[in-house]
Amino acid sequence: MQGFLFNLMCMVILTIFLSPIKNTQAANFDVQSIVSDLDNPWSIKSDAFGRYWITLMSGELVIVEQDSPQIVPLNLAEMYQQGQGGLLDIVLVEVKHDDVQAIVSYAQGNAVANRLALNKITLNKVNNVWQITHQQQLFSVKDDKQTPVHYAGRLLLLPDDTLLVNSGDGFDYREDAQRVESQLGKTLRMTLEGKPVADAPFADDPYLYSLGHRNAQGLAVDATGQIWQHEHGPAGGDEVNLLMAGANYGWPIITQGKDYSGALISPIKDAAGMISPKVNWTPSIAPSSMVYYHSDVLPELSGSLLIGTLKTKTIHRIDLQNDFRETVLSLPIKKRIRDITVDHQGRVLLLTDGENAQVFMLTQGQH
Ligand SMILES: [Ca+2]
Repeated sequence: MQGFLFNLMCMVILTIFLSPIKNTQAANFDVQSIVSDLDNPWSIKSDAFGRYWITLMSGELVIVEQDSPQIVPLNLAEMYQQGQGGLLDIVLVEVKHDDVQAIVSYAQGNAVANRLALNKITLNKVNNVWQITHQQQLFSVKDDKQTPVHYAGRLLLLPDDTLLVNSGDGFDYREDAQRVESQLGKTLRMTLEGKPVADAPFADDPYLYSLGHRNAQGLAVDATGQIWQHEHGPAGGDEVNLLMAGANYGWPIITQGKDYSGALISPIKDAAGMISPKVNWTPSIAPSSMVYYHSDVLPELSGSLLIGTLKTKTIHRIDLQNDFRETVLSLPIKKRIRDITVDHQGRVLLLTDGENAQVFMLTQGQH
């Protein structure tokens, strides 16, 4: 019996030492406030003229030019502002000094039938005032839902001039994430005109790029052209995935997360034909946004994914050149991060969440 207990103890000790060690370090950074008084923003982009384009969930665009903000209402037809719905992401398609084309994502519809939709907008600056000169709907997710949550909504322009769109599972519709008949819980790909692409991986629906996603709010392409995605798990099971055309990322069949009630969603963590995440967070960090950072401005962060979070209220850096080693940035602010972007000079900008939100520039801290 004593021998058995000794063996058991050795096994426990060995297991502890052999468990994968999350190589988490902290690094000190500073921040500088550059825009303030934003009401529930969702997304920020920067352009080559040094301007910032910030969406507000209320349906307005804030254009910050030479420190002076201008608010432009987008007047999105049928926009549904409820729960996590409203105006969401923006990507800049073509940027000239006085003429900009952008694509925005937003929640459209009403309480009993709503969906993620995309519009293309053309803005012109006349007498120093930005105005919308053209607007057209490009696309809407074909499946209506009755929940005001889990739109996902993140957009990414790919180097081949196609658009990736994260479409959420709508929370109550998670089984649809595995069904090719539904556009919920998917990554979608389309042309900049909102049309299907020629080399689509799924014959059933040419808009589908990958399956089995929950609520994905991070998309980034790295220097080698690999596409990275992150998604919110339920209680635990937040993921970073290497996105590949035609692949199945498992939700809700495989997940390391639990239901908010504490119940297991699935006992399975791996399954044939389903791709496991490259990084998993249990408990959740609530990843909201991601950029691939490659610049000399903050050299110790170069070559990595920078992920903003709502729960840990900081930036998590995943080093793509060092086996996904994680560094959690230590910031002088403790605020929910809604979005992260890199400006034309290689500086990292953080957009905070909620009322009286701000844009902060990340700067090197004192070590
Ligand atoms: Ca997954």
